[in-house]
Order: sequence, then C-alpha cells, then structure tokens
Amino acid sequence: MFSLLLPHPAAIIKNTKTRTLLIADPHIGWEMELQQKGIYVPSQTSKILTKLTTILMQYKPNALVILGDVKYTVVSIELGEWHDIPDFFKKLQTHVESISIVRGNHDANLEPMLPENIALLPATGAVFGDVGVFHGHTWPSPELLGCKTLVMGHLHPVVVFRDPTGYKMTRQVWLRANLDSEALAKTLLQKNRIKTAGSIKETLQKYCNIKLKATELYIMPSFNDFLGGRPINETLPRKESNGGKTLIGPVLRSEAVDVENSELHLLDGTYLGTLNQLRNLGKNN
Ligand SMILES: [Mn+2]
Repeated sequence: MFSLLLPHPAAIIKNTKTRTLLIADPHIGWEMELQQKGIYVPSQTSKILTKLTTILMQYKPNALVILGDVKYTVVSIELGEWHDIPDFFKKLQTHVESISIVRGNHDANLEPMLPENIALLPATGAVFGDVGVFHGHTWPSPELLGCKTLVMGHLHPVVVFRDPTGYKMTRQVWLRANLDSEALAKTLLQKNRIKTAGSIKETLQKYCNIKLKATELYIMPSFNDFLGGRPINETLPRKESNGGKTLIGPVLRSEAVDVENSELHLLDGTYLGTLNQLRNLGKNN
C-alpha cells in the first residue's frame, strides 16, 4: 500500500513484511555551485541528512529508495561532492538496512561516490511491492505498468500564489494524476519496439508477463526544499504550449497522463485544487 508521509516530502510503501521509504531529488551540492559564483549559501547536506534520519528513526523502514538526482552536477563531479555524497550515504546506512537509487539525469558518474551495498537502478525504474517508481526524465519501463500506482520525481513541483500587491509565495506540492493505462502501455510498447499482437493487454501479458494495472501517477516534491522549480501553475497546458513552457519530461507531455485535472496537495496534506484551477492564481492580475 502506498501512502504519503505527510508533512514530509516522502512516501511509504507498506507490505506485510517490508516498509519502503521513498524520497526524490535531494540534489546534494546545489549550493556549491552558487558558492563558486560568490553567492554564499551554507551547505544543505547536513540539513537534508538530519531531516532524512529523523524520518528513518520515526518510521523504521527496511529500505530507502531515492528516485534520482542525488547529486547536483549533471556529468562532472564537484570537489565538495566527493566529500559530501559518500559521507551522506555512510551515515544513512547506519539507519536503514537497504538503500537503492533510481538514476536521475544528474546522476552520471555517481558510482565512484557510493559506498558498498548501495544499489543503483536504471532511470526506467523498478517495482517495489505494488508500486512502480522511476525518475521522470525518460519513459518508465513497461514492467511498471503492472503496478496500480506509479511514482516519479524530476519535476520538483511548486505552486506560486500572488496577491493583488504583487507579493509572491511559492510552496512545494504533491501532484496526483489519473493515467490512461492503455494509452501509456501503447506508448511504452512502441518505445521498446514491441509489436502489438492482439490487444495491448494481451501483448503486455505475453512480452512482459504483467497485467495492465497502472491508473495513477504521483509526482514527488524535491527532498531539498532549498531548491526551486518552475511553478507548475505558470506552465501552459500541453495543447497551447507549442512545445515550450510546458511541464518537463516525456511522460507529463504525453496524452496518457491527465495533467490538467491532476490534484495538488501541500506537504501538510492541504488540498489546493486541480492544476487547471491553480493556473489562474499564477497569473499577474
Ligand atoms: Mn531530474
């Protein structure tokens, strides 16, 4: 069973025997790049570590899964990252038995920084219990379609509110969207060059040995609250965007996800409305 761990930017998958904690996009080392530009921002790594170990001690999961973008630099490795990242994981390993990382687009060359016994999973994702998780900059693997719930990161969703005097406030949010399972399955089969033989459902059963179940997609807020993101209520609906200023990632741009009617919740669980309704609040009136 999948549930949000309100008020944290984390979720938990509970099965009879295991509890798996999910977080996304910590982007360790983001502030190091700012420091090089002369903007002093204290290191956020210890703050992130404290926040995460507090959750681990409270909920005692057997496993921790990070949905990508552990580090900030995309390909290179910053000097500070060489220290912060191995140290971060060594400390986490004292609080949880198993740690896995789904590779994000910022995680090239992450391997040399990881201590032993940390699993690095492909960006196309993995299945934990009845939940399929992936990073979100690329399509998930068709295997994930056998899970009712899919969870991704990558977007760092925030919503912006403006009052009439121009005061602006942004808040991190959870996004939950309905999926058109057949449409998503069709796309994923095509991307994997699997020819449809009979119905989509039959093809999935035959080639991937799964029953098509995926009906909902959650997008996790970033675990690093210092990090910004493009306010999702300032993006344009897919049909009006002409390829620009829309939500990022192929999945959210596809017709298989009902992004317009997705439900937005603040980290404390407050329901804000649908993306459609909230776009109006982002506009300058
Ligand atoms: Mn990403």
